[in-house]
Amino acid sequence: MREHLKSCAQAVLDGESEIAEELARLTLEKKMDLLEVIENGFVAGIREVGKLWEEGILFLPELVMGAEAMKAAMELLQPALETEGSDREKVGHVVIGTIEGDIHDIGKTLVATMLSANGFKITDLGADVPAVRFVDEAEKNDADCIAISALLTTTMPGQKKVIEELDKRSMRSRVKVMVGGAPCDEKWAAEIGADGYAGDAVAAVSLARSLTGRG
Ligand code: B1M
Repeated sequence: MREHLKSCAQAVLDGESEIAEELARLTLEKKMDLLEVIENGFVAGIREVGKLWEEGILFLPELVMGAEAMKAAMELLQPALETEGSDREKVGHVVIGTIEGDIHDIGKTLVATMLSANGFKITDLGADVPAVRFVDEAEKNDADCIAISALLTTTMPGQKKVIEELDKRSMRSRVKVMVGGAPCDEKWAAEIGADGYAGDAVAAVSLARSLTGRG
């Protein structure tokens, strides 16, 4: 398993989409622990890409290629994760997306998949989503919770705008708000008046359960 995890991380680091896909297929064939392969293999690889990019060792095209390799693998793994929760009774409805100005969607999609695998009904709005759209969709779907991802320090304030919009429409008391993404933390969640912060997809499931009172 250790070798497999290393190869998954390396495929992302090298921006090798075909190898990443092959490794994802092998993961499914051998019925390996999906979460472990995602978190300690592919995600570890993309985090290393980010670190090397920040240090000036990799350049933007390599960052893009790493992200593409990561997405190629996730496209194969996500349906397998999702089917785990498909026949369960839904435990709550979560509207999720990445906030306006931010196109990072890998982590958000992983959180959406994990929530779905754990019985939540999901409305995934994608990335670069205006604050008002989160609230429109929550209203339309009578959702229990809004989950907002932000990966850039410059887009984090958009999470606060969602809460302000909920307040404006007198919906705040019936819709819980959770925030996540690399630059967010508990302190930020408290500062903007969110109901909670989750650091990863597993924590997001526990938080959604406790916020919706369904677990
Ligand atoms: Co960008 N990028 N990027 N990038 N990128 C970061 C975020 C950065 C930290 C890299 C760095 O400097 N080390 C940096 C942000 C700096 C900052 O603001 N502090 C950065 C930058 C600057 C940029 C650009 C501005 C670069 C440029 O153009 N000059 C640009 C911005 C474009 C834009 O959005 N407007 C940009 C572009 C890109 C790519 C397009 C190349 C690509 C994104 C592809 C895609 O998503 N479709 C990309 C990538 C891949 C990254 C890094 C390397 C990896 C992000 C990722 O997918 N991680 C990232 C470095 C890093 O994060 N260390 C970086 C894997 C993913 C599984 O983890 O997203 O953290 P993560 O999600 C986790 C948790 O955070 C949590 O659970 C997830 C699963 O465990 N979580 C939630 C996430 N959302 C949640 C929501 C919840 C709960 C939990 O709901 C409540």
